[in-house]
Amino acid sequence: MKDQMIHAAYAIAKERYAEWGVDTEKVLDTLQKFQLSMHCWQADDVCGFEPKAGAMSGGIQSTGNYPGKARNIDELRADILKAKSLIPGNHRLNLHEIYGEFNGKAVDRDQCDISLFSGWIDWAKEHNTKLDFNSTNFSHPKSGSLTISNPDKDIRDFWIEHMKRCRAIANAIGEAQQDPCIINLWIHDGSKDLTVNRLLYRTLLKESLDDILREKYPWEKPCLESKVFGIGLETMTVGSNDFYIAYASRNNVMLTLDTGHFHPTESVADKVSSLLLFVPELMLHVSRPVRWDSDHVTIMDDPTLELFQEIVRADATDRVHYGLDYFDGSINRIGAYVIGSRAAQRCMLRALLEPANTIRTDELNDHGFQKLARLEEEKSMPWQAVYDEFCLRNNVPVGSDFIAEIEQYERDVTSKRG
Ligand code: RNT
Ligand code: ZN
Repeated sequence: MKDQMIHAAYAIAKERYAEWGVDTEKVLDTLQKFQLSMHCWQADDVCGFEPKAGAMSGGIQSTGNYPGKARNIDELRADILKAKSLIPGNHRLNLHEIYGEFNGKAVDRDQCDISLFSGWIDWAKEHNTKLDFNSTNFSHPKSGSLTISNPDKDIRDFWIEHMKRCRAIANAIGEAQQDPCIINLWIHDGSKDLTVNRLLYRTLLKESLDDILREKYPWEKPCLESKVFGIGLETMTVGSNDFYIAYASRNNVMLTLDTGHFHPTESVADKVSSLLLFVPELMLHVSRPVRWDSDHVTIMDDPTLELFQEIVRADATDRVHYGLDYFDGSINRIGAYVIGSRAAQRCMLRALLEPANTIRTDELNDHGFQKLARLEEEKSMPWQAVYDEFCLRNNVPVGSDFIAEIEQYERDVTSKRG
């Protein structure tokens, strides 16, 4: 597409939006500052770099065997940089503990420390990228069905130690980058079959979390992620939505909303305005659940758009952190990053382009027809022209031009991986 065409389309869009009372230049400024936290684990199907990595466990699964997944840290970094070069704006990177620089050395989960991540800190600095972090309770011989809610004290203590160390790592990362590092704590603990010890497991989860979260750090922010069920853990999840809402609001801790972790007809968007009255901030794991927590690549579907609209309508853009969380091994993995990141960003753009004040006033004045009409019109407003302009100003491919670049990278790089 010719630059002139893009600018011309944007000029018309700008006028259309001005008629709505929306200043597209202001929106573009806001979008420029909007940062996703890109998950590192799309590049290699959540395998990580522990020297003796075993099969994936802990209720999650990546399906598909598309060739070219990253086999080591250099390939992963190259893939992420390639993806970032095709996504406008500057985005954070979200690491899991198993993505440390092990260099072939076995460091068990209860022994991890910042030395595994100093290379990442340097890399991130070099590429002007802020890091977020995650403890990794899954895919380990001691993961089983229960980690920090395990009645076996040795196993419980092993994972408590891991999670405490992960918080210290996150704090060191945060301090090094002079920007708080968000650390997500997802604990898969649950039961495949009927259980008569729900209270016991939940009591242990509460006590373990109290212990893990006791220390206060200046440069890290922990957040807690609930789930409906995991594969092989279908009957009960210890860290349910109720558990974490109660825990987070009582203890003033951030909550993570993974869009795949609720019942299929439940609206995650609807939760934002309630939760933000009671918890300090939210972390998102934007995913696309197809029938279950399937972790399909994020697209601009109605639930995702509504989620971003609700955040903007609640004036909460600064109280939310925008993590992505999907892992599709069935298509080009760099393409998956780009599609999902651009989709989330476009949802944010559309939310920001809404003539919020006008529609709010409509509703408060009981002008239901006008409100509905404007919400319908929004759907066909020329937001795409604004996004194209944004891409152009950020020097990244406009429209579907990124497809050819990913095909080229596949020919030159990923297809050559064994
Ligand atoms: C799993 C959770 C969790 C993981 C990542 C890898 O259901 O969503 O967030 O996807 O930590
Ligand atoms: Zn998640």
